[in-house]
Amino acid sequence: MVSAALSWSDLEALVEGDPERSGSGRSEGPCNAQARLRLFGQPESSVRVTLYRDHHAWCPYCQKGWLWLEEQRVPYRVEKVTMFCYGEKESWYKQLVPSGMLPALDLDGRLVTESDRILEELERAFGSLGPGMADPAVLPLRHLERLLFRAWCQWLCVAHGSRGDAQAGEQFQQWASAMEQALAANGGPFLLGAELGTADLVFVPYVERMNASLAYYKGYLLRQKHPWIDRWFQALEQRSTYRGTQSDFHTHCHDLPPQMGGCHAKGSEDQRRLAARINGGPWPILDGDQPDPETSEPPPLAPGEGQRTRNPAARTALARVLRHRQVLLQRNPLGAAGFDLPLRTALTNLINSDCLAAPAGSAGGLRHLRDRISVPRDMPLHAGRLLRQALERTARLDPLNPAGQGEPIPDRHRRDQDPQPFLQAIPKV
Ligand SMILES: N[C@@H](CCC(=O)N[C@@H](CS)C(=O)NCC(=O)O)C(=O)O
Repeated sequence: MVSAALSWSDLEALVEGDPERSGSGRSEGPCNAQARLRLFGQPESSVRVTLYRDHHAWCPYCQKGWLWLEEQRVPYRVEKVTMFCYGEKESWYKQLVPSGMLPALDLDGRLVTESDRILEELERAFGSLGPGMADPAVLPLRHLERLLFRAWCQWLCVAHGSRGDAQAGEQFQQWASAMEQALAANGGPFLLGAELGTADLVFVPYVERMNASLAYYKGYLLRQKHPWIDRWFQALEQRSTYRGTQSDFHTHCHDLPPQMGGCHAKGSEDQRRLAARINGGPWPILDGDQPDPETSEPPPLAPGEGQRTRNPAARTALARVLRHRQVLLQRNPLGAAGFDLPLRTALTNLINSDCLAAPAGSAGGLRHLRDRISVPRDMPLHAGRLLRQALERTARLDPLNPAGQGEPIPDRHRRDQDPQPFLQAIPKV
């Protein structure tokens, strides 16, 4: 236990030499959103592929190709581009792809766009991941994924009365049950049996977004309602490839509305309760010994259980905040000087599982940051959750205004998440 917030140099010392602190991402080791080069033990001269994807590591169509490269261990470079709703699209990218759409792939000097074509070209060049995109077993599954996607959009993004909402929900559940039947037909945990394949990668991005958004906007817990889909997620979460690309409920629920042209909340008590928990914790969002609907990975250490400094997820969160400390301080509504002590207090609580109180009047500034952690752009799911928890725990102890909130999260754009100011702290490779 410490009785005062640690200084910046004390905090820096806790992550000295930690690769997470340098910000370069790892060209070797587990999949991570920061890396600009992935080698899988091969020399840099062997790289034939550049993946153009978004800075936020959020674009669902990019996630498919990204996961494919990681699963197949094909060396690749990453060039990151800003999506329209977060900021200005880079002019060099508009010259390359005039529509500005992501993803794009450079394969042996040839540019490929459209995520499905990207997978097809990758299969041609490097071999397929299980049955490929044109396999007779995969084609109907690709079709099913689009039907499920459409039913989700109908439910989430169209304004219904309560009867229409129930009907759209039933439609969605029918297609989710069809996915379950497809999983059951081959015994699971993956769509074509025991091995993960291309068909699974086609489903991953949107089923992940369905799981998050339906909990938040409809109070619907996909994994609880559909045990085969839950087993599928559990099997995915065993893989470091998937975990490196996985986002969290909070990020998805607030990044989807500008992308989808709005999301409609059901307004029921269940829905509002879950939405409040996703926004403000405590996380996981269900009480007691109910399984965590967000992730099946074991939960991180509880406060008081051992030393937080030994918890790698907390260290990752600390390292990532320290890397961007100057920009985070400048951009906070409390201003750099006003946010310095509150942020150090929350980071001390993160590392030591202490309960130091927030300085008076700082809860809003702490929650402002809590709401702007982007997973996996900034850090993986469990690190993000610990950091959100530490910021929230600290804010609640604000003696002046414990309910203080940050600036509202915009829902027509996410310019508050513009990556540009943070890029100087990230080395090119
Ligand atoms: N059919 C395309 C769709 C790609 C797409 O919709 N990409 C979105 C991001 S999810 C995009 O780049 N939008 C432009 C932007 O947001 O900047 C594909 O499969 O690749």
